[in-house]
Amino acid sequence: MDKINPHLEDENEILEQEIKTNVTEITPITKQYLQAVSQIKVLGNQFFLGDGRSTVCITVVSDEIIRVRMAPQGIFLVDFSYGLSNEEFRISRIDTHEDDLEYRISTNTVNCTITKSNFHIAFSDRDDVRINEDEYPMHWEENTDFGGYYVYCTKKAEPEESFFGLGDKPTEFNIRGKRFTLWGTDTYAFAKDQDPLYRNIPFYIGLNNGISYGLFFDNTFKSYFDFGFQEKNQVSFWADGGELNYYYIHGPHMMDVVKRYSHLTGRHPMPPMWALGYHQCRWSYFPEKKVKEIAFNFRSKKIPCDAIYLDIDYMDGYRCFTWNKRYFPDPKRMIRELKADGFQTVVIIDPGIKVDENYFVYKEAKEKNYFCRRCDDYFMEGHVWPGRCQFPDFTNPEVRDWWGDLFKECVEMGVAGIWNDMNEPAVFGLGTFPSDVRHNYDGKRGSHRKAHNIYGMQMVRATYEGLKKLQNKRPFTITRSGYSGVQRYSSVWTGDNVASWEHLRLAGTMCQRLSISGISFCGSDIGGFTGEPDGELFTRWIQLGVFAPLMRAHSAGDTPEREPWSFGLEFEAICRQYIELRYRILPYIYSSFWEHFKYGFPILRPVVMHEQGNKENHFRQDEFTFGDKILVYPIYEPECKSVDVYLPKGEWYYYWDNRLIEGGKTENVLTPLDILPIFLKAGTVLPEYPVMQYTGEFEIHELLLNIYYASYSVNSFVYEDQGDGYGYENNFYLERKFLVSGNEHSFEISQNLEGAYSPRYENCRFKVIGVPFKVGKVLIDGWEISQFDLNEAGNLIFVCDKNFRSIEILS
Ligand code: MIG
Repeated sequence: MDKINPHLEDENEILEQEIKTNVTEITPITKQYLQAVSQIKVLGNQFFLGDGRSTVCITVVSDEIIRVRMAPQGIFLVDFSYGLSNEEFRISRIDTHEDDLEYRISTNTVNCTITKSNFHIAFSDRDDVRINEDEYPMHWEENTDFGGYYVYCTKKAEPEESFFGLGDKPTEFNIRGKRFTLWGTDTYAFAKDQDPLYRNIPFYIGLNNGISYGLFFDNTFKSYFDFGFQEKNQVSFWADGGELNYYYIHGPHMMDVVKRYSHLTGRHPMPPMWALGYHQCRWSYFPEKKVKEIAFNFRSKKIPCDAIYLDIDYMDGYRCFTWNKRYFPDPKRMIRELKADGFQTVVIIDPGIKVDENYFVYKEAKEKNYFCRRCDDYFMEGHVWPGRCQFPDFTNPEVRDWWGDLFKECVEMGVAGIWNDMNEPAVFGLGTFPSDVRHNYDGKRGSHRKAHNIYGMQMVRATYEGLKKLQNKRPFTITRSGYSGVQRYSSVWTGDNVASWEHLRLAGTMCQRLSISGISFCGSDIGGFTGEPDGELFTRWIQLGVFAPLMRAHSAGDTPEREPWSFGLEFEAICRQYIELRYRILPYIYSSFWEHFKYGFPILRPVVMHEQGNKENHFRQDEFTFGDKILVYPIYEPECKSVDVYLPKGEWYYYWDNRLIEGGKTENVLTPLDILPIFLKAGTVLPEYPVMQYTGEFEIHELLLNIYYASYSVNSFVYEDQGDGYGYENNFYLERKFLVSGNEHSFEISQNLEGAYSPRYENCRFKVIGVPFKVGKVLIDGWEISQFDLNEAGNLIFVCDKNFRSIEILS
């Protein structure tokens, strides 16, 4: 056989290079397509195929993930990724097959087939069902301005195929028929369909014929995705530079795809419990007196709240890591006092460092040569809030360490969380850095063309890693920009939205999209950042916010203040009721987080994820589930009287009256302002805490378990730990795994415990809903209990030891 690469001396050496001067022709190379496969070579789980000039490397990453890379001139770029989590994968076996027409690489779930005559790559399952295939061979074109190549991949889009993903695009949930750019941008008051926004998540999911797969294009250059916009039957993705480097992720269920993508790029670690409470933000609360007044109002009005944010005005002339001593004369004392009242303080930080010889952060970074520079060595300077600024190069590991250490004083003062803003990076006037700015790129070097899309993620990574080192607790961070994998370091919010009903709907869709794109810890600015909501819009947004993993209200400085009490008593009462609901279901929310962390399941799940075979579900975006058990339909329209909610197959309980509803169809429910339609899957064990004004306000004496009867078997679980710290990494947690199953005469609940943590309370209080027979007796671990009651609503109530193994409810 021919040599895999004419430049290759030693056949066992994989050619990689850092300097990309491999242009070999005098005239620019115009669009080139891979030609017929003429060479094949195997090195372990890597398969090199060449056409005489270019080389393609196909790597079996796991039983379900196949990676494809293309080197136009046969030499790959140094293999490095900010996106990957570098977790371990399992490869059970790899089989190969070759005949005159094709070469085939198979794992125990997926085949990757390369057609020799045209270099088309296709993926199929073990039943030989084609899932994804090239429409054209991969191609490239010389970039004469910057060197390297534009790289392209064009695949077939099946007539009925739907597409999802890409992080934060403000458009319909199903993205078929649309084209997008990934180039993080500061988009104040963004409009529906505006593109690009803040985040860069090159991951999408295809779903056709009940089978779904994922594709992660791990390339940080400006990139593009076209889902049948230009050509109805084609999907293309391409980038302005770097390598054509993608991962095919096998399903067939969307849930599997998201789980595997989360394995590839990482999950959000367990957040501190308080971060799942209600957060109040504003640009800006100052001076101290104002902050205290807000805190006082929450407590005196008995509206639960865990966090107050300080926006840019807390700083001295917008200098990061400083305080405006006129507004906040003694921040440490203030933070301590807020803490004593149950409030965590979160402060904002920006990447722009004020050019000021008397400012320690500037001086240090200048001395150490940490600021980004232009191609001719001038500093990258631009205007942001502080005036003229320079910007640390967060792609330099040494800069990240330095930045992380800068939080020392913050941490000592008791600041509990850091909000990372403007990290696209945003620059007034210019928008962002010019493309000639140079970056360290973890020693791999690159211009801003290559580093732009990961700059923000490296900033929040530096923040997160610094906090983790400095404090003995789980860091809380929130970021505006990010690339795939940003979830390993931070939560995100959807950016500068608008107080409009259209934006409320977008918030619902965007959070679902972020969630299935690996970023589960997300939320929108409740109430809308710009503009002015009325009481109804704000209240509906609070209701949506209860079912967003991150629940934070925020507003721009030029708008009237908006706290839950800003719109009069009627709205205040409903907002309070819903924020209380958030606190009641906190143990459920926390458990859903654990499921995300442990297994990579998204927290918000669109209906299509529950029933992907049903084509109508590909277009549903209003209702979704939070975790596995709670389905909600937030109200996205003013004066809405009722909605038709689609419930996936199975039985559901309507939260407000506990009536049982058969799923697989829509259900019409009335929606006065105090009603957000909420449904629970039959068989759910829903843990509930008493309402607290902030997490951990008092110790609970028993855990309430709401159990929804099912006439079949259903699994549920509840996760508990200390609410902070890293005990859970060493088995110091408790996972209660429940199995419930019922028939006409009996209902059984069994419990299995995992982990070494034991909560302080002794008992669980049961509230069993929907038992269809008259209860005669209740047995706990085989012993009949003497006392159980029925409440006014007919629910069965009893108390039992928290470590029970089985409960039988008999007629
Ligand atoms: O140029 O810090 O998206 O949440 O309140 C605006 C002030 C800068 C943009 C953020 C917004 C924040 C605001 N910031």
